[in-house]
Amino acid sequence: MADDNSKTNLPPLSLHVPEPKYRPGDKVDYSDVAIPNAGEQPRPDVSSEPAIMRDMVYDMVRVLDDDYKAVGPWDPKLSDDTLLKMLKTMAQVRAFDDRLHRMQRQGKTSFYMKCTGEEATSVAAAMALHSDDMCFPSYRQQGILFVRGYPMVDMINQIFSNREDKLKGRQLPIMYCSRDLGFFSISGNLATQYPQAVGWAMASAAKGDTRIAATWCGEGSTAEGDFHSAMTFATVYNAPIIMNIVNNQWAISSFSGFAGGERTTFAARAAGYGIAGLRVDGNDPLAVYAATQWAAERARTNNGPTLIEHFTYRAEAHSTSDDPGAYRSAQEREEWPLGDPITRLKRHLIHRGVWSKEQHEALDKECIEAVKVATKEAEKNGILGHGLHQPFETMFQDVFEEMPWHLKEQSEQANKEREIKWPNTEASQ
Ligand SMILES: Cc1ncc(C[n+]2csc(CCOP(=O)(O)OP(=O)(O)O)c2C)c(N)n1
Ligand SMILES: [Mg+2]
Repeated sequence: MADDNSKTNLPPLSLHVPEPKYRPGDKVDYSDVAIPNAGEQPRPDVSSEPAIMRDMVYDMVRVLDDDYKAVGPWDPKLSDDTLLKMLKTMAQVRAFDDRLHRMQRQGKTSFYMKCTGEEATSVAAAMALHSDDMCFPSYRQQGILFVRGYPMVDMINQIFSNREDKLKGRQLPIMYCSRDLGFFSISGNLATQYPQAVGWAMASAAKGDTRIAATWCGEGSTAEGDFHSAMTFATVYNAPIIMNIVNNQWAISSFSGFAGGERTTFAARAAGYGIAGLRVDGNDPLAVYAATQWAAERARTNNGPTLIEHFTYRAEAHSTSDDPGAYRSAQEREEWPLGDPITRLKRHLIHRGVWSKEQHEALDKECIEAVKVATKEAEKNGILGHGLHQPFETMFQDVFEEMPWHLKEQSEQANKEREIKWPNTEASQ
């Protein structure tokens, strides 16, 4: 048998299993990460064909140079006031994260997720959108709520699942939702927001509306089928949407290589679908703003969707349930070549002569104080695990406009059982 003979001398097939470069204790050297100079990337017209801007998915849009000056065609030329608002919002998000993380450690809630180091990817992006554009975030874009003025007390009420929790204790802490602010309810199931966002954007266009949609997911989530079906619908129907990939290098303990990051950039996914793609320095708030502004204008003028990869770094643990010390080198954060978004914007504003070290120290104190006040206020409404803060039957409500028969039956049965097991308790009201 000729076929069999021809195989005998072949080497056995093998698989490549990605392995991160650095494990705990390893010395980190990022000199192989290509970081182009700020200001050198071309800024194509928003109506450009994706094919002519294909190089941009391998490049990196950067505005702040090594001396913290804003340079090049992507400089959004924002006013001092806008930049100060951006800085203050990012500082507030960081202070909020720090305190709420500690509250979880104190047992006041069950779960928390920080976005430390990634604040620009939500704050600067949300600032470049119209306030009524619809956002479909993942669980690490709390910055959008801060930009849109959602009260910290309401966020903390949700985190504590207490009496004033607008979501009535039915969502995992931090999975916020605000219809009024165009903030779609966060789902723990990765990437489901992508097709939902594209569907919303298509509906907006079908209705002749002018609002666009923006969505965010992590680089790990791009391995989900939902990401790819969303891309297909977006390109087929030229949906008015901005699709953000926050490439923070890690998906819990799996590094970006497991989502394809060893082979190409995440922005390069755009090219395969014929979608405009931008790869951005995600720790440069001006670059994030400029890219979002470009993509928003493109979507709003019926030039179609944009995929933006924000190249950043998850500076802390994935969540309060994670310990990155077990799987990655602590030096990664220190050596990260794109620095920290708050520090970079702070230095830019100092360079402009509108900010100082002392003012920044005062700002940090103010932010810490503001979260403290909000936390105290929210604690008055109860903390997680200390009593049932919502009437029991609310767990069955608000999912369907009209409760279907099977839920009615389950609800009645559950209430009966509670009355038998815990008669006359407040919880069974
Ligand atoms: C469909 C699905 N698969 C797995 C998980 C478990 N999970 C939660 S977060 C996460 C990592 C996601 O990483 P990435 O998309 O990079 O986002 P990041 O947390 O880094 O912001 C995983 C695997 C999940 N929630 N949903
Ligand atoms: Mg990630």
